[in-house]
Amino acid sequence: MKTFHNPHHTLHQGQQEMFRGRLVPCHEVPARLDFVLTELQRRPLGALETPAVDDAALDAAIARVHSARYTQFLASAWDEWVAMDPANAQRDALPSVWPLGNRHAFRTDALPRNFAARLGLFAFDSGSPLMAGTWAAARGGAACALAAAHEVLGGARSAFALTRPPGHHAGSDFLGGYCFLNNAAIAAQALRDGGQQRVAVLDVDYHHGNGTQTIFYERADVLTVSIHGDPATEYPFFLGHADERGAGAGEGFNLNLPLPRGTNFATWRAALGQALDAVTAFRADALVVPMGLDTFEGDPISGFTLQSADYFAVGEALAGAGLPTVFTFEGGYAVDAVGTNAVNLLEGFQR
Ligand code: SP5
Ligand code: ZN
Repeated sequence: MKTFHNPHHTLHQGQQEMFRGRLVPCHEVPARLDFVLTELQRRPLGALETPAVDDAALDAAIARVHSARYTQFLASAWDEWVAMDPANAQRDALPSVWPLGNRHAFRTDALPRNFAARLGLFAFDSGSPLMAGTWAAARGGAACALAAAHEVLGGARSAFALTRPPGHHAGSDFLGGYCFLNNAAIAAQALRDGGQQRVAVLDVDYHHGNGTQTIFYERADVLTVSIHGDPATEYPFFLGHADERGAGAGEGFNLNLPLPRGTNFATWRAALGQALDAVTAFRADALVVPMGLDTFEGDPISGFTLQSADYFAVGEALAGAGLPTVFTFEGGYAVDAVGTNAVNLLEGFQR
């Protein structure tokens, strides 16, 4: 399979994230992608390319998933942050005030003029620093996702969008969980727009794909399935429960398979079987896999116990769906193992 990697990813390089009242070094670092790239050079799966996508097509693909007011915010956020105080140029932007939009306590339709207020409006956590190159890096990632979707639409069995920052926590108008643009959703929508009638998204990251779920929640043409740490104890906490099944026309087209912290591969693999059964029952024409490697035992912020060798079996099981498949690179913070684990999964898929 071809890999489309993001040449702009190092422009996004956060200093610190807020965790339990302290600023701690970011887990989502550029070395993550470099380790995967190095492993792909050692164990090639196919061509390694940077995406060749024209700007207008990219903007259109992003606009199919994200709201205009959100992308306009992202595009100008850094300049506005620095305009607030020139000293801000030395530090990342992190939100510190939120409107609690889901409780109808505050208005979220009126756009505040104050930048810090707008950052809070469009973010759901204080762990996702935004800096000068965030927009360019995120856009470069969306280009990878679009190129991977086009590759599959052109008849390829699979393609890999190797990019960071990751995407599956980003909604149509919010960032969070280190994510800004939802690469997997952009790929899924591009597959739909390219003529695939039914697209399934099967998210294997440790964390629930809340952004992707929200984007497609009321639609029957995109099935979203996620296997993840139980939100009762695990990030992102406020979504990802088993009783979230979709709404309106999308009722029955979302499946969450939460598993307790400490879950081993045998139990995780059984959930993957259930997830794949749902994809088959849906009669999907194409599959998107937001590929997080933070299910790994050595992951510093997660709680499952998968071993490096298990990822071959994950890839083989995903291949068993027999569908054209786009992979997007999501979490995985055991940095020196993330290359091995990612390529094991993809190699297992190609066996
Ligand atoms: C894409 C993705 O995997 N996003 C995950 C975002 C998780 N953010 C919250 C992480 C909590 C950090 N815990 C720090 C533990 C310090 N030892
Ligand atoms: Zn994750």
